[in-house]
Amino acid sequence: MGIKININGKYYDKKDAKISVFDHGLLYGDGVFEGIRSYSRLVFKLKEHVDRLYESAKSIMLEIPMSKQQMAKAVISTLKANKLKDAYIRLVVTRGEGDLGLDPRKCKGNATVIIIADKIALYPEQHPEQLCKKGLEIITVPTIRNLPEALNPQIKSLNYLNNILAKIEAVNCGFQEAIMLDSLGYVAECTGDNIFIVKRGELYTPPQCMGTLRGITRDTILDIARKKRLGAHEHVLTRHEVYISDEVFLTGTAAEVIPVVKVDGRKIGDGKPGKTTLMLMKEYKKLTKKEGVRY
Ligand code: PXG
Repeated sequence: MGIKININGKYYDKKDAKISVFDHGLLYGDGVFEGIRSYSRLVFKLKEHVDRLYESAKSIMLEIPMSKQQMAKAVISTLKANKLKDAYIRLVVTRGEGDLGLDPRKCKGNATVIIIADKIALYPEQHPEQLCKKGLEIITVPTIRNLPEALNPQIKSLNYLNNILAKIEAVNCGFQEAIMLDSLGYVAECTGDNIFIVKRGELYTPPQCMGTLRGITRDTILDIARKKRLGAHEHVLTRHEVYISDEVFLTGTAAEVIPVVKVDGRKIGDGKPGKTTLMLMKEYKKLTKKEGVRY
């Protein structure tokens, strides 16, 4: 049996799950999304993801035709319908069907709400366990992160070309992930993950004010670190500080916590995943096993 996709509250087989070519989500990337994970029938940080979805929608004046509670329930129903224990959930809300003009007022019907629940596929080139053991090699790419004054990175919009261009640059050079800088040249984040460094046992991650999404995994790691009484700072970072750090790791819903062992050809620490990173990976895993909304 294939997966069932929820579109506006109705379930469709994968091959029949289709939306209009006039949907402004397709025509203009006019819409918002979230990526959520569930672990052993526990949806991790569901409230935080739903809240962020509604914040993104509010910012682009997109009215989601259901309450947050209904959205959370719809996520749970979709997981149950697909009988998935461990899943990756993609929530997508588009402006809906309009005409060929930009004007969102032409999308007269409701927004389109899509919920896909599937198995997780991450950095398919490498086995996840191997990735965590060996760590990732990444590079800085020329494409800078969107200016917050132009398209604020806090909005998880359907227009991800900024990140996709950076990803293409990384892949062209033979790397799986890229560091994106902000317009001032400070480290912003990676294409779909936040970045942390560890220096003398303390954590540093860029603040959300420039080109950095306030990642939910990022916040979770900051929480864990503070509970462990590690120094954890939101601070601007230069590439130099990344190069001379003891450890580097990335965080994201899909990736969880991934060690980085080389940046722009510079070996980080001793070139192996660091002990703070390994501890945080373990603590994060523990949390995903005990926290969340059960279904
Ligand atoms: N930065 C960006 C630009 C992101 O898109 C994160 C950081 C991490 O945020 P969370 O809240 O997940 O800790 C993201 C979100 C995917 C995929 O399929 C993942 C994201 C975005 C798009 C696709 O792996 N991550």
